[in-house]
Amino acid sequence: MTHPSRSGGQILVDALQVHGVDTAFGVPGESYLDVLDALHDSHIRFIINRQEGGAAFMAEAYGKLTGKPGICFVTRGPGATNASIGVHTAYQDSTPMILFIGQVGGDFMDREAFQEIDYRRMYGQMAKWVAQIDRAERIPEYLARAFQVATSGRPGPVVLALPEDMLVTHAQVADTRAYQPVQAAPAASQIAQLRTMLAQAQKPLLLLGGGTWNAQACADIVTFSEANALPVACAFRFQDLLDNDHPHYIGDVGIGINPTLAARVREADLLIAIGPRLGEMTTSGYALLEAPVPRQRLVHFHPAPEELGSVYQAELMIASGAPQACAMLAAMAPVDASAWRGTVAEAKAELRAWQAQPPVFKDGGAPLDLWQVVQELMAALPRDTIITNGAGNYATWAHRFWRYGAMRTQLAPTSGAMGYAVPSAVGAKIVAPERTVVAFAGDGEFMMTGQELATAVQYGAGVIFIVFNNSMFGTIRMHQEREYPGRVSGTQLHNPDFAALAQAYGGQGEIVEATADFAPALARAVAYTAEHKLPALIELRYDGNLITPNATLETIRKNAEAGKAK
Ligand SMILES: Cc1ncc(C[n+]2csc(CCOP(=O)(O)OP(=O)(O)O)c2C)c(N)n1
Ligand SMILES: [Mg+2]
Repeated sequence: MTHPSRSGGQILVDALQVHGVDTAFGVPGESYLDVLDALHDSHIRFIINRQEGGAAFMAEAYGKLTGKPGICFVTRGPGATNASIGVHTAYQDSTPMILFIGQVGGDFMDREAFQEIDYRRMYGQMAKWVAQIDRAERIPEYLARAFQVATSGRPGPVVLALPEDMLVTHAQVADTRAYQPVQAAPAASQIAQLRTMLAQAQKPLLLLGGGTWNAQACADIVTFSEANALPVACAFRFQDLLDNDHPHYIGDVGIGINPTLAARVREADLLIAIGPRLGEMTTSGYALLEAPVPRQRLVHFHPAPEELGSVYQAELMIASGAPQACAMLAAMAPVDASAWRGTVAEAKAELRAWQAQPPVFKDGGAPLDLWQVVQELMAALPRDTIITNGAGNYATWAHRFWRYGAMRTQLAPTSGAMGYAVPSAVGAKIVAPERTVVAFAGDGEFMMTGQELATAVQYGAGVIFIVFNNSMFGTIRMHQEREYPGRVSGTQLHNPDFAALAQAYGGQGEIVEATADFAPALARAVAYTAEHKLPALIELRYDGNLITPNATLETIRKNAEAGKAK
């Protein structure tokens, strides 16, 4: 059978369509003009970003939100280096993503030609697979593999370099089939062993996290936890795997963990971890579980066999995708849970206490009550609202006080990357325009990728931005006061007028400095975004001394000075 002659760029875009791609993000470059040309007549929406860091974060957020690989196109050296933060995030967060990079042509390769980089070396540690496609007729094969690798086992990023001359070469080649993500499933004997361990336990706890989850898996884990009266916690920044209003949800095991929840994890006699990596942030620096042999009996499900036993030697290690694991757990005959039946309500009460108004705000203790801000947001917005954030102390107002709805209501980088809040929110709103999307961003955070506000305006993405402006890189200042009290260095910020900035981009902006002003400002932002399909920003200006819901910089400094004086 003969196939029509197509250019490399056309073969590539056709392959993307075979694999069901509907949206791609990127910044153009002359290195991949033939792909841009093929996109012109395709069904793929190509979202143009203002910086590759924003594009890569949007693609990563697309992967998190849909479970399908987020597609990103960037140009050589400068574009590829800018995009790396999104690839690193996709790697640490186990998010399916494919980054395509325009590459120097084969005629000049390996001369350190203009903007040339060997991406196999550059991205070696950051991607699941990096390759360069040197022959146009092999594009379908490389793409099929890229989609398989990005979505199978532990999902993650794939990087493909596209030499410029290869893209304009014509070839006669067939398209492939669409990819099929592959996941292992538990053996019946492993579930039987887990059941025996559960029947022997007194203080079991379920911990959810990682990639591969879908709505059915989330429903199945509810069935399993209810049937066995199990308390359920979520790993760092995987807080939306169980509706936080569900009676069995007892909190997130992340940075600034509720101390009573930390104690429950430490004192559990059986920990059933479904999907998380049990990384540094989820284990409070490998303290909640000792490495390599935890004190708790541990059952660890993870999609990648090589992850199991890499840090923690679980008693029972099960290579499985989350859906496969949860389906079998939902079908498992329940055990006698009388030993721990009361735990769920106790732990839930502890979570409620942890989420109550912090004492610092009692009786108007601060002009702007950030706790009240979150309460107003929860009262005004739908349960399926998507909340995004990047890195910074401001994120605690979301993680601790927002009650995340069901799956895919949280977009946040477990990689701890600043700059994620804005592009992930814009990407999410473009992909799911019917959903309400709110970005929580610090002043430092916002300025890392705030230029993607232009993308929001260009594509009619009515995101609500809440900017937590304390005029500093607060997280670093907090550590500074702890380690080097009173010696402020490199952490102060002089900021633009964020409200005016939002207006300059073509959106709406307001400044709020007092608690009573927030609810009306929010109502205006909600109305504006709905009516105009444009972004609205609310800048919260508050005293930077209030660095966490529990502590001020002043108390941290005083405690540190007292400690040093000893
Ligand atoms: C890309 C990147 N650069 C630097 C850091 C280190 N870092 C973590 S939090 C933080 C400060 C965040 O400041 P801001 O967004 O204003 O939030 P705040 O802590 O003040 O609430 C910095 C610099 C990081 N995590 N990511
Ligand atoms: Mg700040």
